[in-house]
Amino acid sequence: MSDTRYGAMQDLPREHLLSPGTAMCAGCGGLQVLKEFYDVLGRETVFVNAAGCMTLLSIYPYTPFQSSWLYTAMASAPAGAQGVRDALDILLERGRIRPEEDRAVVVLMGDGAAYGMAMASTSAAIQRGLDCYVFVYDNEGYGNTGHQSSPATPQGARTATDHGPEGHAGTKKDLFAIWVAHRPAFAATVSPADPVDLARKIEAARAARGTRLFLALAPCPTGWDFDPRETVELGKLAVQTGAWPLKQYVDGAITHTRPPKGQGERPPLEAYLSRQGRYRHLFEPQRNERLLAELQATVDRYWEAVA
Ligand SMILES: Cc1ncc(C[n+]2csc(CCOP(=O)(O)OP(=O)(O)O)c2C)c(N)n1
Ligand code: SF4
Ligand SMILES: [Mg+2]
Repeated sequence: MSDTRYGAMQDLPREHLLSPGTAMCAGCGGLQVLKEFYDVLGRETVFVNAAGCMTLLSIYPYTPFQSSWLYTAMASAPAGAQGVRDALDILLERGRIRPEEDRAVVVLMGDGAAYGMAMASTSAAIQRGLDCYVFVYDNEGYGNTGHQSSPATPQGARTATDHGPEGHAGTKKDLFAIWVAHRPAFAATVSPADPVDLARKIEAARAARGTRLFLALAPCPTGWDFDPRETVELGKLAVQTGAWPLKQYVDGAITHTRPPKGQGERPPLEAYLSRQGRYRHLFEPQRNERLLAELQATVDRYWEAVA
């Protein structure tokens, strides 16, 4: 494996880093938002990755990052990050590395890990005040293994394990609220379609010390069944329809950074749903008016409550 495309990527200029074309699907929204995050956060980072699609970014001993990479089981990326942070702190304390050689530690995990298997290790890490970023790309399913349902799968969506006439019967877990209940150093939701909002949130998070969440919507052409050219459009529609609220938690207060227009003025939720094959059964062969109204009402209730 001396001269593979992965090895060759080590020498590419920074603007070519993390370009889609490794082992990832074309149009991967998770990869897009990770690239934006890495561009702003900087290359002095150690990634601790829980098993999932992003694991395919690294093929030992290469990664497309200019920094280090540690791979863990799905449940234990925050615990791995604790070990890395502790090691860096010991090296700093003993003068073995200079402060400018310190690294930001980033937990990189999908929704299956973050909303489910890694919940206990994440909760404990926030409680200990582990100084790290937790970057979650939420493609709303177990993407890497064929898009089975996860605790982040929204009601009505079809997945490899929910293929009945009404799709997924459960509701999406509210990970942001679970984090806020822990009173973390920082928490934010972000979208691949809004790099300016993302960059501002990274700047706000830099000022904090402790466990910091970046929860990214990750439109997934393969699992959601849409044209890979529409990734950014779907990211925009998710925010404009109110389905994916962009918000942040800083110093005990939640603010919405890009609230959609008011009810009746914003595009209906179906403008977002109808672009994705995972919701096709809501529109064909006939419209499921009851379920569409129920899903719309859930979005409207959210925005009424925060108004
Ligand atoms: C304990 C455990 N169960 C199952 C798996 C198999 N597995 C590998 S990746 C994956 C899906 C992970 O889903 P998510 O965290 O959402 O990441 P994504 O694949 O969507 O990127 C699963 C189930 C595993 N690695 N470990
Ligand atoms: S399955 Fe989805 S999340 Fe995974 S690499 Fe493909 S587009 Fe990205
Ligand atoms: Mg996932």
